[in-house]
Amino acid sequence: MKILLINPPRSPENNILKFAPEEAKRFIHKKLIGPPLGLLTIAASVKDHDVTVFDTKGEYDLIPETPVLGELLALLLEKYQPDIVGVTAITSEFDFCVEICRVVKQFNPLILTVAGGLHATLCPNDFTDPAFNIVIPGQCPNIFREVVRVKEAGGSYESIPGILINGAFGLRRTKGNPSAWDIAGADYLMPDRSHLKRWIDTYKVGNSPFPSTYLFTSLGCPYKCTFCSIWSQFKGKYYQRSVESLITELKSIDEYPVVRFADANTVVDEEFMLRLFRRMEEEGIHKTIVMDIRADVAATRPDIIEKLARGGLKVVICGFESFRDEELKKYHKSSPAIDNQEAVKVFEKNGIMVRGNYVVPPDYDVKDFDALAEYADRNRVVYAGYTVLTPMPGTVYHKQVEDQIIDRDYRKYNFFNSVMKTTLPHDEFHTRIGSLWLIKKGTDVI
Ligand code: B12
Ligand code: SF4
Repeated sequence: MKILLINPPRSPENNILKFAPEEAKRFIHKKLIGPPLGLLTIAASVKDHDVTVFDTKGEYDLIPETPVLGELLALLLEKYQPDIVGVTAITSEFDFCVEICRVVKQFNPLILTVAGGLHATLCPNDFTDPAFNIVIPGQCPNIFREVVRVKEAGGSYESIPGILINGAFGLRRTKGNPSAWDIAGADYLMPDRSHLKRWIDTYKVGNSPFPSTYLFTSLGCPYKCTFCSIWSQFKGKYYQRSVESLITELKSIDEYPVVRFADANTVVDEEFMLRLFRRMEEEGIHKTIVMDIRADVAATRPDIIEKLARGGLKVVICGFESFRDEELKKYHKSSPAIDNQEAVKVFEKNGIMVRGNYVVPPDYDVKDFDALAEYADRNRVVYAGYTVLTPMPGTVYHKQVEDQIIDRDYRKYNFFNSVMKTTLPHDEFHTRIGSLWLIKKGTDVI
């Protein structure tokens, strides 16, 4: 079978950037850079077939004058003549997945279109557009493999448990439960990064002259922050990989000196992380490492941060979320604001660059903005991000505020646009968030 797996482009919607003061614009995230690990894992699951992964984000970064999506796809379809097209979707990129599958169907209605990924897991019932044939929620390389087998054999997809078939009567879930698949353990499939050769020079972050990649040491998160999609995606479960499988993967990615651990929350089992770093040292693996670490971990276990720093940890992304305990409690963050201040000190003492992120709720008025600015100024980090508290579909927060949502345009669900009514006028709210991006110190270390 010829399988074409397409990573959709980024949503262009960014009201923080649009309304920010000119001097802040250069600091505001315009794009995040990284490999589509989900699609690479799916590619690895069907490697006996003729598989192509196409990263449209990488393509637009490599050649900005690449034609618009429809034209690009027409060229791709002509070139690869696929039997199956797979797309991956986060919420803000869902519309592009619809567009991709529509173009595929116009090109050849017999091509099977399959959707998966985070949005397919949290909101499978959104995939009603007739251009989608099959939706596979969850961590599903084994199920995708089965879909490919059935397509090749000309059988019925009804025999595959755990998928949604989009037919004449709409979306219908097949009967039964899929067989167990130990995604981070015995069944772990190493993402096949060889598919990304064309775009490797675009995977550079900050001032680094070297390409970076993502690699996950765990999936899911044991915490339950109300606004977060990740624990919902994994139904509150947390899956840890083995140290030795990580060593094997780290040894296989020599071309990537910078490695970002893609975990939701990297240091959950402290001893595991220390074992991994000890083994990296034994094996002579020297990488510049980027991780997401909760403030409470750094505040309570500075000894661990010191050891990780000695082993190559250079950048930490830390979700500060708020400077107010009552807000942190409301979000179920399970970590008080004081931990943010402590964590910054611990990271800085160890020469680690902190990228702290605050989320701004839509009901902030001038006084709230001033108080946040004052706090962020007192606790400056090298790079701070300020985004909008967004009710991502499928989260607890979405359920809590569903009736207050005024904008259902999924392209805006990327943390850079308020989709709820704001207390301040809409444009001023985004301008004020934009201004906050000026509160930071120093420059990137990588
Ligand atoms: C790597 C990553 C990226 C990468 C690559 C994404 C890509 N596709 O290009 C980059 C860096 C580009 C990225 C960008 C963004 N990201 Co991101 N990203 C992640 C991260 C850290 C890891 C995801 C991952 O690789 N998981 C591991 C893989 C193996 O799991 P998976 O993707 O779920 O794939 C499995 C299944 O879902 C399924 N599957 C996946 N795809 C497909 C396709 C088919 C056909 C099938 C059958 C199955 C299938 O099979 C896979 C294997 O089991 C997550 C946070 C996290 N820790 O989960 C955020 C996350 C997914 N990102 C998020 C967001 C919001 C963004 C941005 C919009 C952020 C921003 N404001 O800019 C941007 C989008 C683009 C931009 N503006 O630059 C949110 C999504 C929330 C939501 N509900 O939509 C997350 C959850 C982070 C968060 N804090 O909430 N991201
Ligand atoms: S915000 Fe971070 S700590 Fe909270 S549930 Fe999500 S990944 Fe876990």
